[in-house]
Amino acid sequence: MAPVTQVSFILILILLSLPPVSPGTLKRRVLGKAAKLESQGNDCSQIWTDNPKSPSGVYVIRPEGTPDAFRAYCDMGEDGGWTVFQRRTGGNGKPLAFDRVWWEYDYGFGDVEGEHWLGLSKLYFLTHQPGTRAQLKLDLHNFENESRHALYDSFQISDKSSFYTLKLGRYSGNAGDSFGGENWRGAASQVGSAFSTLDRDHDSCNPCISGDIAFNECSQQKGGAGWWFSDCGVANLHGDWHPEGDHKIWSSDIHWGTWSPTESLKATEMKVKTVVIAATEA
Ligand SMILES: [Ca+2]
Repeated sequence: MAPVTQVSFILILILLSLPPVSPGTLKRRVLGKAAKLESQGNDCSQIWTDNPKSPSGVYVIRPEGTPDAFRAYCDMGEDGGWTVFQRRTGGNGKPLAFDRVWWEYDYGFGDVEGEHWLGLSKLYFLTHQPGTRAQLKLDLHNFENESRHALYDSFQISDKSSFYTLKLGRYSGNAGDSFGGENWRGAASQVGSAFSTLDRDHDSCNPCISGDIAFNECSQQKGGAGWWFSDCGVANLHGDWHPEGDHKIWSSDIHWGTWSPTESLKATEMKVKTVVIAATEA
């Protein structure tokens, strides 16, 4: 046998020994490649800084250190550049459920154009970009069509191994500092609390007493919410969404206790903005 024929013969033997590739596998491989998202910037703040005329909407971002780019809603008003990581609106009568387990809060759920939670794993990278300081803003709306906000001038969550512990800077705004507790009825601050879900209890109730009820897990008491519960604290934007008329006197509702202690909120947004750190601050 000539050398060329020998090589061809060996190649045919190798090809025959490979496992068959089904059309479905081929299709998945092609789709997998096509679905790879092209990033438009590190986050909404960078996109807005580069072009302040960028409209609000969905963009593909990739914060430094993130393994893959992902879609996020950018709030690009006059004070733009906010990456929205939570939105609740009641979903036109079909509210998105927020009683979810750890991996769902870690990965994210919902639709970034509507109700959603972007995911702790993404929020970690959004708040840990080198050379920047992240800020947090909460926009809150009640059933009387009033709106208020809370702003924190620095915001970080720790990594997954320490359960995404909440770190916040100075508060300003007109909704009150519910994260900080403001000594509200003796409630403890949620700053410094790890994130808890229905299946992961990292709160400080071991147990907590409320009236004649003793309980160990705030998430179970508060609508199955994933949140930075302390004892449990007075903020919980992940409780049950209630329609108008059924929105009063629930302890498991959507609440920001320093503004609306007894009425569930109608709509909320949580968003993060990064600002470049001045040389003196670094
Ligand atoms: Ca506990």
